[in-house]
Amino acid sequence: MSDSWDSVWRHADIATMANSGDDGFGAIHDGAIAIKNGRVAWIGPAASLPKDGIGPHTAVHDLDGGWITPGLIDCHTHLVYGGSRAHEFELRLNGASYEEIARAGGGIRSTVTATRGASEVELLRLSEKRLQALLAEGITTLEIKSGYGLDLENELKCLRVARRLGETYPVRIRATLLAAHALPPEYANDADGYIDLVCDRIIPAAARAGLADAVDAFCEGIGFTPAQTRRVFEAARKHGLPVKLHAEQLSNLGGAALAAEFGALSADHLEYLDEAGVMAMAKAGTVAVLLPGAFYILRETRLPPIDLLRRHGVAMAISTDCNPGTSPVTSLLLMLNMGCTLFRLTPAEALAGVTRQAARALGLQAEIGTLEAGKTADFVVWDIDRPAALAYQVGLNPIRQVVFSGRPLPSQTRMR
Ligand code: DI6
Ligand code: FE
Repeated sequence: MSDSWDSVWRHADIATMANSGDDGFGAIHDGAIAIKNGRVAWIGPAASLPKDGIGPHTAVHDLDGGWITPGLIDCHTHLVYGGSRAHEFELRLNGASYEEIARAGGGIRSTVTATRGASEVELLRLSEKRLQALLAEGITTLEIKSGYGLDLENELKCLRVARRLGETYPVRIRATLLAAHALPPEYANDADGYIDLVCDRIIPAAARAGLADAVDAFCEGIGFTPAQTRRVFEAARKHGLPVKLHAEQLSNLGGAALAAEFGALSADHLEYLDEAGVMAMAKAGTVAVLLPGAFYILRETRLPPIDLLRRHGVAMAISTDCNPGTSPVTSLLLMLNMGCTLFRLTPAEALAGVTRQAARALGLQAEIGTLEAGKTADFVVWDIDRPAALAYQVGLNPIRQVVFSGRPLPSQTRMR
């Protein structure tokens, strides 16, 4: 076997997002990345690239400018679902309230009905449209939650679709079981009974089948109580699965502190988070996942406590929250922009939020999220003059090339 590299990409600026330095981007100007066996073998200034790594079979790509970033990571999505809620969007804009729509069988319930009614193949077809939109923007890792099946069979069906997407497309998928998302109609008025089902049957079955990488819940007045969430977390722990939580989105129930108590990878949304919750997250190393798309669609006015999160050193990730109700969004670049304009993140914080910090929110920081020797070679080449341009432009996709696990993807379809 030859010792030379498989490929070299050089003469672009690189935002490594590692040890971010003064500029927040960990920039290397006129850099080079050498790849061996799908991993970064060497990274640094092109002028220092060791010559002896380039052999007769090394593919050398001279980029002539542009910027390289780590592959983007969308760490919180509900991408797999059936149906559409465009009609409800229209009803709301014609004066109907969310509650009226829900009482008429709409809201999450309508997505559950459509998801249960769709076959696995149909769900795959519907979901891959959304996935393709994300991939076109340089997403190389994506988290997908279940949560619109709400029974054993349909939750597992959605997780299988998530796995299938990862086998079919050049993207790393992490699947999260979110059976405790909403109360299914057959358990109306029996939330504890439904939590029994989640803890005693759904979590064990998903764990046994290897279909879930984590467990999530919706801790909220319209979701589940902290006591019910605790039971879900205990069941997850029993089955060796890390936890995440939809917390403090519409009110403050102390969900983030509860998540931190269980060493959660992340607590997500967080508009109503208080300082005690921030401190608990800081202590546990729980990442704050900010979801500006849901904030925007709901026309929320209360901002997540960004300054407190900064002050206590809590890592902040950004994600689409792609879902049919509160964030029908398939653009992570738009979320970068909204993270800056709505939440006042700096462009460096926003880019870290979809790379280094998003990797942490998935427990994948040893593998991805920054460009460093030894890590998986997932990266994107962009036609931009500085990294802030990714957050600045709206609607223009400046992507030039995606490299996934060391492999350059065809530019048009980015399909396997
Ligand atoms: N929080 C949300 O905003 C969504 N789920 C959640 O836990 C709502 C999902 C929907 O309306 O379909
Ligand atoms: Fe969500």
